[in-house]
Amino acid sequence: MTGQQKSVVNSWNDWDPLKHVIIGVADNCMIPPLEIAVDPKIEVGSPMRELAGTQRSKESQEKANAQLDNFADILRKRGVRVDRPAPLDFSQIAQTPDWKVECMFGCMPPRDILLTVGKEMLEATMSYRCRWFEYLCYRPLLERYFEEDPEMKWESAPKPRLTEESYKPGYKDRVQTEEDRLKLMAAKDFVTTEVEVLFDAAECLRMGKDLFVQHGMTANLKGIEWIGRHFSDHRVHAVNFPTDPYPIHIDATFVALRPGLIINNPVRALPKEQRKIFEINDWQILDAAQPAHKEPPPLCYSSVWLSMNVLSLDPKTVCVEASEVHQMEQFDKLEFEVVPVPFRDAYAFGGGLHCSTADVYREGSCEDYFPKQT
Ligand code: DAV
Repeated sequence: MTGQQKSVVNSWNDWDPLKHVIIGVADNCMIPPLEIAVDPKIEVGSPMRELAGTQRSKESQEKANAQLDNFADILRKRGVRVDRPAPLDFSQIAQTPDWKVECMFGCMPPRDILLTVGKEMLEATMSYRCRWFEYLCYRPLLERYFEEDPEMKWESAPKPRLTEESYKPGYKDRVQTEEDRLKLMAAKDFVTTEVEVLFDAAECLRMGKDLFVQHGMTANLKGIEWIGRHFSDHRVHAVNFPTDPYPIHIDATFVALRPGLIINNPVRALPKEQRKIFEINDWQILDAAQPAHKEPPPLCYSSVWLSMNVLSLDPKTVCVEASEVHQMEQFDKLEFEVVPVPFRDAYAFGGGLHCSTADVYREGSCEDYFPKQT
């Protein structure tokens, strides 16, 4: 029934009623090659180092796909239209005139690539070479939305060169211990340089007229500047979380649930001076609940904090990973309807329930939730 409807692109935040979403697939997903920007993200001693550049096992792909498909069914039963990307053979070498990497990545986390702001879907630059071509997996969908919605705006951010100039030489040697790492993060000394515009879409938290973008390992200041000039009717704020040893993507760190309510990872607090805009506009920033697990699943480069990587279906309903009892309990107390979704088998492929989705259509319009600016 819904399949016959014409697509509408519209989404201004993470909580308005969700009607149409993209959910990634785990097919052909690789363990990323240890290219210059990926290396500092993979823990010293992680088995992912040995296995870099190899394909994830077929068995693990099947298990992840079973959970991704089940997530899609749960959403469809709640009236949400779900589309899926077209995976490539990610074991291919990827190259441009400037560089070559032994393989690509996958297309489980569309949130990393696609940034929907109102009627626009923007393909992010990305900052890893192995993810340079990932937008291709979403092109069949974007072409279709463009055909079906005469007001849809389809954009692609400037394709980065990603030469050696885009990264700091010898960076990985400077993050060998947790202590060194935390010093660098607190000093906002990340792996990328400022020679070109770089950002992953998942660094951006959309809240109507205001966009909050994490300055970290996959978005540089030039990228945030580009987002600000591109979305010139919006106010773009750079934020950072100095105690996060691996600051990659904002959606396991700072998550908005409904107007006035944010949960913040308690070990990655937003610094005091950056809290002001939330305080003066009467937004509450709560510490997220503790994760239910001590370790992420095997061969996963995300942290246990995928516990807070939730997908809101509307301002009262939130999908949470089914084993995350503490996070579910916190939402219960806040009077949300919690939809438990088993998803740990998919984590290693690129993240949690928020990462694995990208908004196409949520009801609602562009509101000003922060009328008082600092
Ligand atoms: O805490 O590892 C995961 C976000 C992935 N998109 C973390 C961040």
